[in-house]
Amino acid sequence: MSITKRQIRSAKKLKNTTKQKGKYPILLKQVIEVSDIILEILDARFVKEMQNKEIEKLIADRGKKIIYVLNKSDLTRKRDKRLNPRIFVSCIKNTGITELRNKIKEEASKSKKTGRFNRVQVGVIGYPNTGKSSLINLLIGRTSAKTGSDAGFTKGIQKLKLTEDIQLLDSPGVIPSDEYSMTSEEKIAQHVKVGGRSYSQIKNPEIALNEIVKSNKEDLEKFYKIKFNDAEDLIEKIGRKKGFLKKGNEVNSDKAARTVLKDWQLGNIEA
Ligand SMILES: Nc1nc2c(ncn2[C@@H]2O[C@H](COP(=O)(O)OP(=O)(O)OP(=O)(O)O)[C@@H](O)[C@H]2O)c(=O)[nH]1
Ligand SMILES: [Mg+2]
Repeated sequence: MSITKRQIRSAKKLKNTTKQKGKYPILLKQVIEVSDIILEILDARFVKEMQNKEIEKLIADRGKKIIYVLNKSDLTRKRDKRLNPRIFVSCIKNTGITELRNKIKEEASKSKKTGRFNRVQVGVIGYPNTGKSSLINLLIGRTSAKTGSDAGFTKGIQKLKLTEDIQLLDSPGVIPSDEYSMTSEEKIAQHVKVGGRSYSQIKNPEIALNEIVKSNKEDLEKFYKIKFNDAEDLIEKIGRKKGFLKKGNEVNSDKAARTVLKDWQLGNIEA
């Protein structure tokens, strides 16, 4: 029996998911070791969920400088004020980028390193899909780091020159190890909510949607201009509205749920 393209694709995705347990956390620790300054990129909507406490401790233990970057600030009015120093940015609206670049230069100037053979190393780390690569491209003013809407896009460390004296290191997104799971539906749903796992990669989109409904029901109602009771009701109404029907006039709930998750993950819905 021959292998279909779909099977190859899903095998590749699975491999990528397992890297979350093995290769990526090791790469992440390497980035911390070689960096002088670390930018932790967090989605401004889900700061707490995305903070990697274990890595933050490693950064502190190694005496490295951390700058918290709260990206996707175009998608929320929330402004978490707990972390210092913090800079709010939006790669889509191109806001906060100059402020961040100046902050990096200011911190780098405190280092004794200079010149192309001894550049200050700035590690760019964070949860999958938070916009690390997009941010690097804006900082350097060129599209050099590859970006994509699926979580797990960057697969290795990439070095990019910011100035003669400063080098940025792009890294693969890592889900904090105490949060990561390949089997717990609850954790997977959480990963989908914050964008660490793609809506197209999961088995049970209804469970993931339920997680979003729990916290953001009103945002969904506003976006779809409908009222609903719970995730099941939302799936039913969206399915009928968009005509996602199966035989017997039943709603194709998998498709309806994934459609909502897609809108959510693409940032169409303000939270
Ligand atoms: N709305 C919004 N979307 C953004 C912003 N920054 C990045 N994105 C989108 O988020 C998605 C992920 O961007 P990437 O730059 O590939 O994210 P990453 O952190 O490098 O992802 P991995 O390499 O998978 O860890 C893309 O679809 C971007 O267009 C932002 O400020 N606002
Ligand atoms: Mg990336």
